[in-house]
Amino acid sequence: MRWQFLVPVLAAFLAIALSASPASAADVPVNLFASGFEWHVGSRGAPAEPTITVDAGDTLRLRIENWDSGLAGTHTFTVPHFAVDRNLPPAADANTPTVIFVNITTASADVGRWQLWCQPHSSGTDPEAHTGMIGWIVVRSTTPPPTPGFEALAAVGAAAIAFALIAIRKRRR
Ligand SMILES: [Cu+2]
Repeated sequence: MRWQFLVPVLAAFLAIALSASPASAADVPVNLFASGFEWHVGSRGAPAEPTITVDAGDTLRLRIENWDSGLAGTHTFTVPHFAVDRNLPPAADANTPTVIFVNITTASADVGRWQLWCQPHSSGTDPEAHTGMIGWIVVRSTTPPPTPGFEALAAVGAAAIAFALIAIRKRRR
C-alpha cells in the first residue's frame, strides 16, 4: 500500500480515538445496613446518613440488611427519585437480619443527588430534604467536560494533517 493512502486511514483512526465515548456502564455492588435506626454502607459500624456514589449509566446492586428487630424495627427502603419503595421487615433476632436485594439502573437524566430514606423513621415534606433515617445516592455525569464541537474539530484537524502530509510527500518526488 502506498504511503499516501495509509495517511487518511491513520487520520480517521485518530479522529475516532479522540471522539471515543467515556467509560461504559458498570455494576456497582453495595452492602447497605439498617441498624440502630440509621443507614450504614459497608458495615453496621460505618457512619450514619451515608452517600453512595455511582456514574450515570451504572447499575447499583444493593444488598440491604435490617438488623433492627421487634415491631419498631420495621423499616422501608424508599428512594422517591427512582420510584423505589420496599418493605424491610424486622430482623428475626439479634443475629438474623432480614435481607432484600434492590437494583437501580441509572441514566444521564438521573445525574444529581437523591435521598434514600426509611418512611417510619424519617420526616419532611420535600422529597430530597428528609431528616432522620436517611442517606444519599449521588449520580455523577460521565460526559467529558463540554467542549462544543470538539469531535468535529478533531475530525477536521485529522483530515487537514492527512492532506498536508500527502502534499508534502508529493512535493518531495
Ligand atoms: Cu426505619
